[in-house]
Amino acid sequence: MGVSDFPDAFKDTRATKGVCPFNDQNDSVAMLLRFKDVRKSAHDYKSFISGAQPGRIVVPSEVNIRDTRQIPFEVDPPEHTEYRALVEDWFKRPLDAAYEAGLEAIIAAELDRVLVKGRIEAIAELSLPIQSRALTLLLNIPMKEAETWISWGTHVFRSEDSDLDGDKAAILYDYIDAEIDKLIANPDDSLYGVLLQSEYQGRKMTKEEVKGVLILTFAGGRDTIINYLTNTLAYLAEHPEAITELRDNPELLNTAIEELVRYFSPLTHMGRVVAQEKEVSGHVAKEDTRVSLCWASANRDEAIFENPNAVVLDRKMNPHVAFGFGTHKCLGATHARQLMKVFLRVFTQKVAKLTVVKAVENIEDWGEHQRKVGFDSLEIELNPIK
Ligand code: EMZ
Repeated sequence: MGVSDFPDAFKDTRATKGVCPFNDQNDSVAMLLRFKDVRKSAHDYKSFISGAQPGRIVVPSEVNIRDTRQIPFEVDPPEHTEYRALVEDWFKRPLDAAYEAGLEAIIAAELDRVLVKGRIEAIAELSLPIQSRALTLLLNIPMKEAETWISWGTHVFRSEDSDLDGDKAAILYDYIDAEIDKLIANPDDSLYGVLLQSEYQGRKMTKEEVKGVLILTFAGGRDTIINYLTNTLAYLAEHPEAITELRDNPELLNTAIEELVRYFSPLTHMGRVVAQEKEVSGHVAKEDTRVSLCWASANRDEAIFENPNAVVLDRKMNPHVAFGFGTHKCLGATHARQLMKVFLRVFTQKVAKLTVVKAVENIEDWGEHQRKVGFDSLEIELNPIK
């Protein structure tokens, strides 16, 4: 198996059963594996709710390490609709030319820096700094702020030793609390400032609500973007022809980023709490139990995708659910897509050759299923275009 192969961990169970139980801290989750079930259940927000106890829809559950509700992610309609409308335009800013130019400058500078070094560990020295610096654009705050976040590592709720790290979560919470207090004293046009001025149901957003949006902004697009970038590097190293193809045919970038995100599916799944008993593929989802929408499995469903385990950079029909589906589809997707596109464009313009020196895989453990989601480390060597 190549370093850039990401096998379909759910193939057999998806075909035979469609649903698989997973014991998460004694709050069992029935993982829904088929594309159609995943989409239908994602759509059915009345039966499968997100507005449960904060942290419970995440797998592994975060109920023991946080009690702030992430907004709009852990709220259902009708409240969800108003919260989402408050932030929707802000999260479309990545489409502005100036934003795209900002991303390009960040990515070009990071690549220039590592091209001088030649050999690097891709996560710490490239993917994490790009993700963090790009986040300053989304928040509209000075670039230097990213240095603090880079020091936090890949995940804000998990660490090397533990899947759930309350001490680490506390660092993010204290940081956001302090930032909100600063902004209350000195309002500005950052996401913090804009949210503090926003009105929900005819009154100002509370500090706790503002914090809820910010935690989601920090946590939701962190390990996912980092894994996407690192996995893309592994792919390009093993498919040098793709570097040339993308460089020569920039119109391929749009389908290429969708295909890579389908193939990698950086977020394996997201849970829901059952509010009304429902049967899905023979599984009776009982009230107050959990199900999860397994995006990673749905994205390899052979009933939908031809040749699902191949990366086809110009794939035409690609209704993937890597960014979720329905009411809660990823708010940060515009930012992520723009970042992925600019990254591929700048990378192929600057890099002639890329080699993997050493890879340590990151394998997630979902009971019966082990899924490769990315790398714990990826040492690479880069050669610039002369
Ligand atoms: C939550 C989640 C959002 C969760 C779209 O995903 O991302 C996870 O990484 C966090 O742990 O709290 O923000």
